[in-house]
Amino acid sequence: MRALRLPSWGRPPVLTDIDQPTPRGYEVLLRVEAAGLCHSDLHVLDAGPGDMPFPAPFTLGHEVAGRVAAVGPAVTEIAAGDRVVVYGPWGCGECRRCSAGRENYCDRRAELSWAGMGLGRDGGMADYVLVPSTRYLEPIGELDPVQAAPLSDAGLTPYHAIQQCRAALGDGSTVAVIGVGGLGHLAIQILRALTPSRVFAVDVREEALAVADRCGAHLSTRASADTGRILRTASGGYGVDVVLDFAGTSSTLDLAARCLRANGELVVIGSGGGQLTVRKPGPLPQGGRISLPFWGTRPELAEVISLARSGALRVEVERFPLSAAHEAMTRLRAGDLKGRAVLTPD
Ligand code: FEH
Ligand code: ZN
Ligand code: ZN
Repeated sequence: MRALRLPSWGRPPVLTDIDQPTPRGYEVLLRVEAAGLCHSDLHVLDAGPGDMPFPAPFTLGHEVAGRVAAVGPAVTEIAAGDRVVVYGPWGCGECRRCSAGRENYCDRRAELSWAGMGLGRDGGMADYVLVPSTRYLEPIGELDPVQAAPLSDAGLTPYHAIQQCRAALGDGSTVAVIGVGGLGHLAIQILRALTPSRVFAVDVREEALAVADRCGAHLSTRASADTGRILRTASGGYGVDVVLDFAGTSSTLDLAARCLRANGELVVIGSGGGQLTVRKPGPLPQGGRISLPFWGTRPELAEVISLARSGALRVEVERFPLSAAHEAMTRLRAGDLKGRAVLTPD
């Protein structure tokens, strides 16, 4: 089978032939139908030895949908041909967090030699992927796998972030979505589907603001020196109740601090490596709260798929054959993708 593998740290990924695994015990072999490309994949490719808490080589791809091709002898609850999406943040499977379906926050992460599927363990930018357990598989019914794959990360991550601050997203609230890319455009749709909050979208690219409008943003504004004032004015002069920062750069964190309402929530999702001084007094408003959510829980993946199957979520996708993965990565790095890049085995 073909697989896009990171051969060693600091080396470019290689599309190569490897043995197709045979599922044992509770394992399930999936025929991959779609694998989304994430900014974190670029962070993995840019990492040097020791930068990531897991070894290379491995196959990339942590946002995967496909059909069951074969199951291990202990598997009874799923069968060949079933179409599924994969929950990617595989933990130890035994600690209190993993037992509660919150493997994204596994208590034993530091002991593991992986961060998830395609992150130290072989992922789904390949013809097949071996999944350790059926607990990681969510049926997608009639959903197109090219739509379903991004929902396992680009959808699940904002969903989890929004669920963690639902109390601040009630009647009369306002929320700023900074960065309308693969995650941000789904955040807008999730906010509109689940909350009464007024949604303000911010991005540097005009085409991203057009996507924000299509996704239901009440206001979309191009990032400038004036954005803080615009958002504060749009929120009645008080500031926004919640900022979802999908960039996480110093400039977006600075903007967030400037437009956040007193007792507001700053949610940093993007791994832009930006810095913000947390000091009293300092740039954040009184009562301000900061969170750094990571990916999402297994029950939340089922909720995201259910939301998509209800018609409430539509992923903006650019499709690439697996053999064109390098082109997709170049386009992602250049910031000129519209929505999420999804690779399909060719
Ligand atoms: C994965 C691994 C490490 C950091 C961030 C991520 C996200 O892409 C998961 O949503
Ligand atoms: Zn990701
Ligand atoms: Zn665990």
